[in-house]
Amino acid sequence: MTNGAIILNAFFQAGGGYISSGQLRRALRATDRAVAVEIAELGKLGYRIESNPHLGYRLLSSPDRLTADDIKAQLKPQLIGAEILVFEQTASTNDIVATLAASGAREGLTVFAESQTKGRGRHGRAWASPRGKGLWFSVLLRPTLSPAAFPRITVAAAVAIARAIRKTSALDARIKWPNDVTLRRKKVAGILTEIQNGAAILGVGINVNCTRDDFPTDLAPLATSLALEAGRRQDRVALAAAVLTAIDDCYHRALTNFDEIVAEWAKSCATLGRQLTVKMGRRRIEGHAQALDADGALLLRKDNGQIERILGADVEVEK
Ligand code: BT5
Repeated sequence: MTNGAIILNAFFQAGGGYISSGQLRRALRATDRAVAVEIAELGKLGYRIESNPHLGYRLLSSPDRLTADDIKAQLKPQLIGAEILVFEQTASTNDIVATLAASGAREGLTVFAESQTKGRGRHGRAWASPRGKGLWFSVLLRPTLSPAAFPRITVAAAVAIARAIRKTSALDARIKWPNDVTLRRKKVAGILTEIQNGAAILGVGINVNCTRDDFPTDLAPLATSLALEAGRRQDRVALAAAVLTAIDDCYHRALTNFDEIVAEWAKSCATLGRQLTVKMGRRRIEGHAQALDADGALLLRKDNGQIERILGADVEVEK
C-alpha cells in the first residue's frame, strides 16, 4: 500500500472523525514532518483535510475521482480488486483486461476507466460511458467451472450489483434477466461477460451520477442513473468498493453454492414468474419465466407446456 492509501484507510476507519498525528506516525512509521508532507500531497490531489494542532487530522471531502488507493482503502483483503488499475480513458475496459489476461495477469485484477470511447454491450451494441459519471470496469476471472456453467457469472454479477446499490443508496434495484439491473424499469447497469481461453472477463457499467443530458436521445427514455433516482449525487468510490465486495462474495458462491445466488436472484428478479417474449436472433419465443437452472440458464415454460432453456437472449417483459 502507498502512504497515501494508508492515510486514506485510516480516515475511512475513523468514519469522519479525527486521527491524531501520533496514530498516523505509527501507521506510516514516519516522523511528524513526513506525515505532514503526505497530507499535503493528498491536498494537491483534491482531498480537503483539516489539521487541528490538538486533535490531529480529519478528512472533510474527497475529490470526485476514482483512484485505486481510495477504492482499496474501503476493501477488506479479497480476490476481486486485489489489484486495481484506473485509466482516464480507454476504448473498452474489457479489452484492457483481455490483453492483460493473455499476458498472465492474476484473477481478481480490476480495471476502471473514467470514460470509454468504445464501451460496448452484447452483440456489438454501444454502451454510453460519459466521463466521470459512472463506474465502467472489468474484472478478470479464472473460474473453475465447465464452460456450460459460465452464465452463472453474469447471474452472480447481477445479484452483486443489485445488492451493492441497495446497500449504498437504498434504491430498489431489480434484476432483468440476463444482464440488466433496473430502477423503476429503467436500465441503471449492464453486464457483459466475455470468455477468452478459459478466462472470463466480467464487464460492468453502472450509471451513477449521469444526468438526462448524458444519455444519447434514443436512450433517455430507457436509461437512468442512481443520482437521477435518488435525487442527489452518489459517492462513486463507496459504490465501487461495495460492488467489488459483493462481486467477491457472489463469485465465490457461484462457484461453490450457486443455489444461494439463485435464491437471492429470485428475490430481486423482475423477470421471474412473468410472461415474456424472448428474442434469439430472428426467433421469438413466448412463455412464462419459471426458474434458473444450475448453469444460470433461464427455463421458460411455453404455452404448449414445453420447457425451453434460454441463454443470453433479449427479453421483453409483458406488462
Ligand atoms: C449490456 O449490453 O448491457 C452490457 C453493458 C456492459 C458495459 C460495460 S462498461 C465496462 C465494460 N467495458 C465495456 O466495453 N463494456 C463493459 P446489452 O444488454 O447488449 O445492452 C446494450 C444496450 O443498452 C444498448 O443497445 C442501449 O440500448 C443500452 N445502453 C447503452 N448505454 C447505456 C447506458 N449507459 N445506460 C443504460 N442503457 C444503456
